[in-house]
Amino acid sequence: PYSGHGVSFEEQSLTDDVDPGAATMPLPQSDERRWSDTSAYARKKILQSWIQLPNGNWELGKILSTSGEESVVSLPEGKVMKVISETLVPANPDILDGVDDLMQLSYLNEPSVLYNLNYRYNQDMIYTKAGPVLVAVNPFKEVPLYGNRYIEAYRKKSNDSPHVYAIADTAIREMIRDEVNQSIIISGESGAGKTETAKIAMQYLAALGGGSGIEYEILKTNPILEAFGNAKTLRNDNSSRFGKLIEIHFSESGKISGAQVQTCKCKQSHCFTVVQCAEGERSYHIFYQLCAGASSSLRGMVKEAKSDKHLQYKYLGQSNCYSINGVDDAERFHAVKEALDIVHVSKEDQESVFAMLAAVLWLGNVSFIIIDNENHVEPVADESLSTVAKLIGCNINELKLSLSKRNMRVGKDTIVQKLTLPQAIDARDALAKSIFSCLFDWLVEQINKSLAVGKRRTGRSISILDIYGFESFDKNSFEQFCINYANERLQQHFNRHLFKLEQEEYIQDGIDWTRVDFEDNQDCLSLFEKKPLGLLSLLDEESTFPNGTDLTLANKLKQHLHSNSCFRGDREKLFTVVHYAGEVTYETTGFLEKNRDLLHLDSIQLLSSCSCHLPQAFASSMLIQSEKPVVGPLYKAGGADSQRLSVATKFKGQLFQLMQRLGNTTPHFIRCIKPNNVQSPGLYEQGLVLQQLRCCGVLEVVRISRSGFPTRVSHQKFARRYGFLLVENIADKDPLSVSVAILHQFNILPEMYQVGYTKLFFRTGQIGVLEDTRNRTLHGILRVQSSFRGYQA
Ligand code: AD9
Ligand code: MG
Repeated sequence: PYSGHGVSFEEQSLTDDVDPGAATMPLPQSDERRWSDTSAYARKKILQSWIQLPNGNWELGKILSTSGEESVVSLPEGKVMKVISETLVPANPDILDGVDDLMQLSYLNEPSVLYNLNYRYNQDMIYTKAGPVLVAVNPFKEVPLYGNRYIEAYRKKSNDSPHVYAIADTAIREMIRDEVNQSIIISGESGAGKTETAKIAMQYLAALGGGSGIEYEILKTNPILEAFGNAKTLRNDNSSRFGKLIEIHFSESGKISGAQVQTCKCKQSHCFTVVQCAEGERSYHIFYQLCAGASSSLRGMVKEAKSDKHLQYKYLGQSNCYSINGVDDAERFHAVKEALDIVHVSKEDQESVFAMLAAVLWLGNVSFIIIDNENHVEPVADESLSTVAKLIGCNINELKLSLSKRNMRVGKDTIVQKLTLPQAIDARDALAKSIFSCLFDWLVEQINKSLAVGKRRTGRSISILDIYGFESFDKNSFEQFCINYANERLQQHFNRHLFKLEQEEYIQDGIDWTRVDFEDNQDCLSLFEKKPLGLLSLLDEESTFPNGTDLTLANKLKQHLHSNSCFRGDREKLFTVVHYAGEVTYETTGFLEKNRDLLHLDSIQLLSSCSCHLPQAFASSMLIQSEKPVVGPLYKAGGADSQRLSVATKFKGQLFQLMQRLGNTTPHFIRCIKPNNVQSPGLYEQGLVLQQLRCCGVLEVVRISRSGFPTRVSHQKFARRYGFLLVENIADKDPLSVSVAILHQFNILPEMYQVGYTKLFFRTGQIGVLEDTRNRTLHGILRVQSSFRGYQA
C-alpha cells in the first residue's frame, strides 16, 4: 500500500488476464521483496539464479536441485553450494544479457540490474535505459560514442541505442511537437559524470539547432565556467563547486536563438576553496592556468613568468598539489582566453579579470605584524601589499587600514576597532573570497549579456541542469549541508514526476491501476524547510543571536527535532540527517559563522574607492545584495556590518528559482553512476553501483514504467492527430468515439492502453507504432501530391 501522503489505495491487479511472463511482473507486495522477485511462481520456473556471496557480491549459479527449504547450486568455477532457497534471486535467461532497457528484463531484481549494466559497461556501452530514465555509467576513459557521425545517426534515427544524444533528440522533438519547454536533469554523486554528460547534451543541441553561430558561444561557456567554478578534489579532478542551469532558447524554426545561465552556489563552498584547500586538492583551475599561461603582458601581475610561480602564492601552496594528470594548464589558459573572446568579454575586461585573480593570490601572501602590547596587528607593507593595492587600484594606506581596523557603528557614532591576528587574517581572507565570488557572478553576467535572447521571445527552450551531487564525507560541514539539501529538492522533483504525478494522474482519470511504492523523501525535505521548526529556520534563528555558538545551535536542533524520524541528535556538536541517499552526520562547527556571512562594510568601502572598474562594480553589487528585500530572519550584526540574508536562506532562494524554472518543463532524467571511487576505467564495483541505484530509485522507476502507462494523450489531441487515418467517416463524432475507433482500426491490444475520463493512456512504445503509420501515410500523401505536380508539369 502506498503511504506517500497519507492516502491509501486498494491494490487492484490489472494483469490478471495477462500471461505473467516477461512483460508484466507481479508487483512487489512488501518491503523485503522490493528488490527481488522470488514469488513461488517465479522460483518454480528458474534454472539460473543469483547467489549472494559473503562479500556481498552476487554470483550467477545453476540450480541443480531443490528439496524442502534448501537448494543445491553450482557456481562458475565448479563450486557446488547448498543455500536456503528463499535467498535465491532469479536470473534472466542468457538471451536477455545486456538488454538496452532494463524494462526488458523478465526478472527485475538488484543483481540482474547490476549484471546487465556491468555486461554493457564491459563493452563500452555505458548508457542504458531504465524506462524513461537514462542511466550513464562513467567510463573514466574515452569511449567512441560521440562526434558528428553519432550525432547524425541519432538525428536520422538510424541508431536507437540509449544515449545522451537520444535524450537530447527527444527533448527537441517534444519541444516542437508539444510546444512545451523541456529540461534535461542530470544527477549523480560527485565524479559520476554529470558535467561531462551536460556537455554532451549541449553538443547535440548545438549541432541540431545551430546555424546562427550563437551555439558556438554557448559551448564556449563551458571552459570559462569550469575554469572559475571547478577544482580538483580527491573525488574528481574536475569537481564543480556550483550548480548550473543553462536554458537554451530556440526560435520557432527550431534554431538556437540564445541562452541563459543561472548558477546556484553555496557561497561558502564556492569561495572556501579560494583560501583553503586540503592536501591533494587544488583551488579553482583558473589560478593555476593563470600562473602557467600568463603572457609577458601579464607578467607585471603574476610576477616573473616562471613555471613554479604558484609556489610563491600561499593560497595555492598549502595543499601540495599543483598539477592534474594529463592536463596542461597553460594550454587551458589560452582556451579560456579564446572562450572569453568568443563570449565578447573585451581584452581590457579580460586584463581586469586576471588582475583580480592576481590580487586574490597576492592577498593570500599579505602578512601581519604585532604593533602594540594588546596583540593588535597591521599588514606588513611589503611587495604583496603594494601589489594588491596596485592590482585593484586603491591607495595602499586604505588597504592597510581595512586589513587592520574595523569601523563599528554604535548608535550614531562610529568607533574603530583594532584587529588581532586571527581577526585580521579573517578580514583578509574575506576580502579575497568576496572578490572571487563577485568575479564569478560578474562573468556569468557577461556571458548572459552575450547570449541574451533577442527581444522577441516567441520560441521555446531546453534547460540542462548540472548540479553538484550528494556528498557524504567523514566530516561534513555547512557546505555538505547545503549541497545535500539541494539534492533532496532535486530528488523530490524526480519523485514527483516519475511516481507521484504519474500515479495521481492515473487515479484522477479513473483508470485501473495498482499503486507502486516508492521512497518518498518528503519527510526529509520537510525536516529542512518546515517553519518555524525546521533545520533551516532554526539555523537562521540561532544565527541572529549574538551569543549563539556551534554548541547552542546543536542543542537547539536536538531540542526541537529529536522526535523527527529523519533526524538524530548525536553527541556534542553532531547531528545526523537521514537523507534519501543515506545517513549523513554533520558537525555544527562553523555553521553559524558561515551562515551569517558577515559583510564587512570596510571591504565594500575599500572596493568602491578603487580606481579600477571591476572592484567598483563588485562593491555596488555587494551593496545591492545587502539591500534586497528581506525575507525570513535576519542577522542583526552589532556595528557596521550590514544586515543581509543568511547564506542558507539565499541558497534556498536560488534553489527555488531553479526549481521554478524547471517546474513548467517536461523533464528528461539522466542518472550518472560512478562505478568506482578511484576514477579508473574498467573497474565496476557492485556494491558502489548498487548503493547509487538504490538511492536514486532506478528500480522503482522501471517497475512503475513497466506496469504503468507512460504515454498519455487527451481524447481531443489523439483524435486530431490520428483521426485522418480512419477509413470510416468521423465527421460528426466526438473525440472519444474517434479515439476508440482509431484504437480498434489499428488493433492496439486492450492491455496496451486504457481509456481515462479525459485521456488515453498507453504502455511504452505503443504511440510509436501509431506515429510511424501516421508518418508513412503523410509521406505517401506528399509523394502522391508531388508526383501529381510532376504529372501536371
Ligand atoms: V562533481 O559532482 O561536479 O564533483 P561530476 O560533474 O558528476 O562530478 P564529471 O562530469 O566532472 O563528474 O566527470 C568526472 C570525470 O569522469 C571526467 O573528468 C571524465 O574524466 C570522466 N567522465 C565522465 N563522463 C565521461 C564520458 N562520458 N566519457 C569519458 C567521462 N569520460
Ligand atoms: Mg560536475
